[in-house]
This record gives sequence, structure tokens and C-alpha cells, in this order.
Amino acid sequence: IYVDEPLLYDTFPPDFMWATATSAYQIEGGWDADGKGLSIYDVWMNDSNHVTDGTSGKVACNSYYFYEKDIEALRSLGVSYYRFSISWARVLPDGIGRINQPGIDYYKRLIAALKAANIQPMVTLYHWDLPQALELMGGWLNPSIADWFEEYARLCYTEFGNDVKYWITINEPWVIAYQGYGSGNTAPGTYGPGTFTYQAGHHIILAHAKAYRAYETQFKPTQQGKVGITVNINWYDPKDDQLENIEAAERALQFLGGWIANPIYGSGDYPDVMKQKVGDKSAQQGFNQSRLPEFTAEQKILVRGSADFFGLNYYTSYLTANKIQDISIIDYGYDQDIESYSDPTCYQSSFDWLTITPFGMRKTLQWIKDRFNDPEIIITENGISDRAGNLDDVMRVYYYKHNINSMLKAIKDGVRVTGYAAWSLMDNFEWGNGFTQKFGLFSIDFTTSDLNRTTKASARYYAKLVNDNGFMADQPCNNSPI
Ligand code: PNW
Repeated sequence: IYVDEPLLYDTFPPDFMWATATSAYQIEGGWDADGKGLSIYDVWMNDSNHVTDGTSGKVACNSYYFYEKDIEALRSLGVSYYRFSISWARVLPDGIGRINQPGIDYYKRLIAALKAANIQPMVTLYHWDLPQALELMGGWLNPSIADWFEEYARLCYTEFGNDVKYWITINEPWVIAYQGYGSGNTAPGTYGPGTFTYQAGHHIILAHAKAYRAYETQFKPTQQGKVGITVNINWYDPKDDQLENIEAAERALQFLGGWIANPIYGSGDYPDVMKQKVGDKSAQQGFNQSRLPEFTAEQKILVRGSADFFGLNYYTSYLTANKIQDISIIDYGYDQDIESYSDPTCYQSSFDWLTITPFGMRKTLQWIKDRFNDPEIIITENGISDRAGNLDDVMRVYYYKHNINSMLKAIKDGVRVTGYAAWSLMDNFEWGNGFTQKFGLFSIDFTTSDLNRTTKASARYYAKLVNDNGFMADQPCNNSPI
């Protein structure tokens, strides 16, 4: 199943987009500054039981005030792009209607300062921080959210679109739908693992498509940018070469990635295997229709082809086996009839779900190319955390070196990867893990008020790689044992 290959010493295409990524709630702070409305994370993180260290993103990296420090760090990396997200409630405190001008002004200052530093913005419209006012109307379970999101997207295209050429509508629909409205493990904490999960996912796809079509028809002709969505996919290998396990691994990938990607980049509809599994189980469970919603013919036309590139967040890989699950449990996870686990021979990070599996990067990219019509792909996140946060972060250097090399191999295989964003620029508020899981290329001492960004070894390594635009055989660090 797995054949290790030596590092490839070669460079990336000349215009390859090197970047780092962050998100609004994880870095901005200023949670109630200058007329910002509340988001579901302001509400959720107010309950210290929801965060392992009892903290919140109220201040975080304080980028609302300290964004110049972020730009200084980006400048020292030499990256040409910065992926950040806009806080919906900062620009539209009620989610729709009333505009908060100071919020608009903040993003204008940030974008202007980035461009002055020769760094292009790559902007995510939605990285999970839904305005609380919209959650009170049902959030992602209300079909009207497609229109609410379109209104918000139009405002952003209007205000920032002359300077933003890459838009990501929504970050990781899987997390929003399953964690937010299924298991209820994160905001807004709604529980409906086998029902709400699919309904939220459905509305996310439609919201994305409406925002894409708004850009395509009214903004693209003059602004000439690209709009995509970011899907999180981890790689699933079968645990052995038995057919039922090979099929289980493909099923896992289809439930995770195909769920969102097949409607948008593939046939315009959910993957067959999902329709079949969820449909059969729903019938056996006594539902009079599938728990997986159906797209109307009109919606399929709206959704199909509604992206100019494929945003991929890739972190890790699992081994997979077929496992027929208990039919009495109504849950997106159980619907898949699989079990999966981390390969114990791979390095386990401090985060339970994340082992270092660079080979999965190349395989995931090839899988996307093969299943979804060879789209342009931008890696919008890839990274690893530790707890100690040492400046001498050799394990992170290893992770980036080998994952980026694996991506280079995929490019040589013919996959159209045009950009890469490391997660994350700096240590930040890692959702339910607070400040205990550190993903940064730069370290921040959160006990100080200046919150200075300090270079880690991984930042120096990444800067060199970016500067070389790839891997030079004569660089000593490229030949080192890590
Ligand atoms: C991403 N998984 O989420 C998010 O986009 C970031 O905001 C976050 O900080 C980062 O990963 C690190 O956690 C993921 O279970 C959540 O495979 C879960 C998974 C992957 C990515």
C-alpha cells in the first residue's frame, strides 16, 4: 500500500503562490470593538467548559490592533500571499442589513498594508464565526442562509474586490455541518448527527453556489478574480488489500470530501455511495425519505461548476476497514460503515487526530484530480501542532519539508496545484483546545501584552524554501536526516 520514495530535488512552477493562513476568530481579538456584532464563537467560547484551558478568542493574537506585526512576520517569510478570513459580524453585526463601517475600514487597512508589502490577500469569507443574530434564526439549518450569505459575499466583493483576486467562500463545510450541527462538539453545539449534519451541509453548498454565481455574473467581468471553496480531506488507505477494505477507504473519502466536492466539481449531485448508504439506512430506520437531502434539477445547475479552483486543507492520513455499524444509531459517522485509525508506525503529534503522513498529500491530490475533473487546486491549509511551542521546532520542519515535497511530486505527476498556505502564520486560539495546541511558524507569548511574533526554526526553514521556490540538492538542510 505504501512505498516510501526519496525526496525530490526540484523547483516549483515560477508563479507558484506561497502563503500562510489564519482565521478571524483565532487571531483578531477585538471581539466587541467598534460596533462588531457577536458571533456564535463569541457565545460558545464564553462557556469555559468548551475550551480545555478555559480561555477564549477575546484577545487572541490581537491582530485587530496588531496586524502590522503579522505583516512584518509575513514579510520576513517572503510569501507572496496571505490567507485570512473576514469576520462576518464585524462587517454586518446582524448578519444582514446594517453595515458596520469601522469593520469594513479594518479590512481595508489590512489589505492596503499587505499590498504595500507586496503580499496579495487570499480571503476566506466564512471561517466558522456565524453572526449570532443569524444563528437565532436557525443558522445553517435555515434554507434562507443561502441568501444571507450571498448578501454578505456581495458586500465583500463590492468593498474589497478591487484588491482581492482569490476568494474562498467557506472553510471546511465538514466541520461546520458535522461538528457544529451534528455531534454538537463545537459552536453552535446543535445535536443531530444523522439529520442536521446533512441539512447544514446542503445549505452550505447552496450558499457557496449563490455567492459564486453572484461573483461570476456581476463582479468577475471587472474584478477578474477567482472564487473557490475549501474542503478538508484527510487521506484514507485501506488497512490491507481486501476488496471490502479498499471500498471502505474510498467510501470514507467520498463521505468526507466527495460530499461537498462532487456537487460542486463533479456531477452536480452527492456521491452515489452516499445516496445509497444514507438512503438504505434511512429506509431501514423508518424515515419516509432519505436523511440526505436532494438537489432539485435547478439547484444542480446552480451548484455544478460553481468554483474556479479547489481549496484543499490536508493534514493527515488514516487506515480504514469495512465495518457494518449498528443500524439503531443515526449518525453521519455510522452511515459510512467504516472504522479508521492512525497508523501506529507514523509519528503522532500532540493532537490526537494528527499524525505525520506526507505520502497522503500526494495521494489526496491525485484523488481530487481523478474524481473531480482535474481542477486547479490550492492547498489552503497544511500544518502540525505541538504543546511545548519550542522555537527549535524540528518536528514542524520535518512536517513541512516532507509534505511540501510530496506536493511537489504530485505536481510532477500532473496535478494542477498552484498554491500552498501553511497553517499557521503564528500560534493562535485553537478552538476547543485554546492556546494549548500551537501550529505557528511564529511563536507568541500569550502572557505578555505586546504579543510579539517570534521566529521559530520552521519559519526560517519555510522562508528558505519559499526563497528557493523548492528544494535544492545542494542545500545542507535538505540533505539532513530530518
Ligand atoms: C482546521 N480533522 O480544521 C481549521 O480550518 C483551522 O481553523 C484549525 O485551526 C486547523 O484545522 C487545526 O486544527 C480541521 O479532524 C479540523 O481532520 C479537523 C480536522 C482537520 C482540520
